[in-house]
Amino acid sequence: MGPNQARRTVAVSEYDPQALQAKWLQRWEEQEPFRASEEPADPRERRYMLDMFPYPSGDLHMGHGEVFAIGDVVARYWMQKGYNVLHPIGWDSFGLPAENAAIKRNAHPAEWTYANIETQAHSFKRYGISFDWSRRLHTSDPDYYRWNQWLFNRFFERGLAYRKGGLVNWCPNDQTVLANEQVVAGKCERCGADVIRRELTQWYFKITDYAQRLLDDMDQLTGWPERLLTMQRNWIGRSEGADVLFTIEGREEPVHVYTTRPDTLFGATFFVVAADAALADEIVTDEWREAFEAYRTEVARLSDIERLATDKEKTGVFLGRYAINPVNGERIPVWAADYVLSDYGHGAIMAVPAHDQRDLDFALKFDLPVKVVVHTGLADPGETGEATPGEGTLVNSGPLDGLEKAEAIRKIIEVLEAEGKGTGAINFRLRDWLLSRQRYWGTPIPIIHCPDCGEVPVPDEQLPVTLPDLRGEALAPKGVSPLASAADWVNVECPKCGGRAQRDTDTMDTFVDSSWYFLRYCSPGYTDGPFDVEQVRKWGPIDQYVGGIEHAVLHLLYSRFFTKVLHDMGMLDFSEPFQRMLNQGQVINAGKAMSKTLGNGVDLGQQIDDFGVDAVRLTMVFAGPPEDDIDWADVSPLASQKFLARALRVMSEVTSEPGVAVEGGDVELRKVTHRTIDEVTRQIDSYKFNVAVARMMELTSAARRAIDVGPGPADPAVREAAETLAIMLSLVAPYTAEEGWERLGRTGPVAFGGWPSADPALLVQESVTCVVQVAGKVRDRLEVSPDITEQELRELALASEKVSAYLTGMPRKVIVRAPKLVNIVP
Ligand code: ANZ
Ligand code: ZN
Repeated sequence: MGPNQARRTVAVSEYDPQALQAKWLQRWEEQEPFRASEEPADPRERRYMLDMFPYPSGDLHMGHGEVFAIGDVVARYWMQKGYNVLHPIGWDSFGLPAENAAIKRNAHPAEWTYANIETQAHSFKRYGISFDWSRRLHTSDPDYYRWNQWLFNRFFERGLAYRKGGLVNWCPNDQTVLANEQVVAGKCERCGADVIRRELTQWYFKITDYAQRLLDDMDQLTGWPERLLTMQRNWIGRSEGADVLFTIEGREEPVHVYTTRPDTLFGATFFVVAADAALADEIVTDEWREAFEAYRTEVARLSDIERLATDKEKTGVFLGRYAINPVNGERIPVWAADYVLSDYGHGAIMAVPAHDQRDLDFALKFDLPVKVVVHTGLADPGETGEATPGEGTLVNSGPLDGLEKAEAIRKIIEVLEAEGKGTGAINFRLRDWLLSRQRYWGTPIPIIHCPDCGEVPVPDEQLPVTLPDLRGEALAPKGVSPLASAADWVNVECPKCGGRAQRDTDTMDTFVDSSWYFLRYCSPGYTDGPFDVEQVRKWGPIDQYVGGIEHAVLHLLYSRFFTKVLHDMGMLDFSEPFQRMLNQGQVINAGKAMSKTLGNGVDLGQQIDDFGVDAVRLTMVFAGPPEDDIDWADVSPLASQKFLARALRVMSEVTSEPGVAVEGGDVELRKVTHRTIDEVTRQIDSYKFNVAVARMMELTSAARRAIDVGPGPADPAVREAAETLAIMLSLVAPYTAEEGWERLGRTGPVAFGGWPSADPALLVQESVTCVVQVAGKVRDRLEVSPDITEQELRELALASEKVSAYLTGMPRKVIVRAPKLVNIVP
């Protein structure tokens, strides 16, 4: 009995997604078809497809449903194309929510964390994502975070991990420090509390050493969206200008200011020191001290972002002192204000109100002079309240008079350098990465503080430093790390001198965990280092990374930094981790982000129960370009389900044998199939997954027609169309595709069916002649495709030179009868 006969005995049942899921999920679990091959003899080219790993906050939500459906299109496409694909999954499983849940339930954060991981893993499997489950990792496992500590030690040896005191962002609710990146509009990114500034000694990674390289290497990131590159560039914030020395009356040492506009030096009418800078406290005169200190207390409550907000009412106090402008000897008053930041540049500025808006706002508020030194042709800023930062010709500026801005900048730097009053300088907005957190559920910093030896790293062979067993109330925020209360854990011998010493009680920012996890996937069980250098050489760098735009400046910048350090350590042969980057949009509901308070959340599990995995996945991918938001109120998983039922019916009704010679098949249908292959291939290469799905739908209709109207289900072209459909559908609807493949009499997972290639001979299309009339007279004839759209044809007709010769402006009316006629009423 041939496979075909056996197949005919399979009843073409109603489309039952839950039954398909039960059947195929079990087989996939048994067969593990998506394991990446490490076989050295495997001739296939390798590809690495990575989705940003999830945080185990509960079950998977709609956002996960979207991003993983999108990532799986790419992974499965590459599998079909014959690559050896690495598509791993793991969990970013340290972090605050687990700890807060543990306090509430008087439990250990691990309980909540690992229970959620199991829930998500189960949901991922049901969702049919093509993961290589054998590489699963959890960052909260000691055999993962051990390597965070090992890496910390390497950074420490290289001078890239250091401790310093300073003002930090502090969340009074979570009782922990926050990196600048974690402060959003003055509020804690996690809990929304107002962030305050607090003096603390903390660990930092010296990412600023890599600022220039992080910028320069963006040239390599040709597969990144422009928007992302711009965000990174702005975050790094490189500027060019000059360091200028100002003398302060009564102070021996001159002070530095950083300016991007040294050409405006002659227009400096006052001088501003950050209110929280040591210099302000040092120079304020007795008369002004009380007012200054009161002001400084006010400023301490503000975040950098609030301080820099351009629409914020300007505030400040006079410090009772004067600075001397080095180029003209003018005496200008020195003020303290909040809009100058203490840790940027030198924490002090020369203020040029005519050409800088913030300086102008300040000058107008406090009645300070405004002096124009660049003639821009615009009205006097002192009158209009609008500073003129643009191009122009220098005036009132001694030796610079008559020069254009750029020339003047060059000239004044020359003069300053010659006279020892300043130098050309480059500045970055990027700050060092504040790493310490005063919370429990993270990687302990592997440092021992010894009264005699200072900061001593825990020797590598003693790693991991595991977390002491704390739970419930013991984890409640108290302003110091909960680890400090575990006396047995804290008090240790110094590894150097054997004397009494204490462990560092801070844990690492969880962004450390995610800065290198993608390397660990290449050799997840490796015990001689964070990763097997040889394996990473084979798999890396990541060919495609998919994840949210919210990680544009945090995770992606940190991962790039880690990659460069590891490259410098000789452990990586590449210096950029992610070659192509895709940021998916969000899933929203009726125009609004889904939220608990709005009660407009849609539950992924429920959608799957109602419509089946494939219909949900197909809906996610079909909704629009992957970068766009999906409004769940505007899409129809039910329509997706109906389409899948139709597709499966087509695949079930084919009656020819597998492997039948296709050459004699119906040419019209073959043309449709090959045009579909050609277009879908190009659309997937350019991330137009939604258009690719639309083409699959058209192919389904064409095959349906061929079965019903002719040439009938036995024609080899019908088989060709149906097999093509099964393979393409496997990218978005794996269960339906697998079932269809089996009903087509094919064996082996459809995921490896092999991507078809279009036969060029079948792509040639006949054309039709379209007549273009203007005011009823034929003016042009166009050769067009028989299935040109009205819109395309309209544009083509209006673009014709012969036609436009008879038009004086926009025509009053254009009547399009595609593909044969366009009638223009001028
Ligand atoms: C005088 C001047 C005149 C400036 C002018 C601008 C326009 P970026 O591009 O961000 O590096 N600045 C310097 N240090 C600062 C600090 N600690 N806090 C706040 N502002 C500071 O900008 C550099 C410019 O920002 C500098 O150039 C300085 O103002 C200000 F028509 O100096 B400028
Ligand atoms: Zn010691």
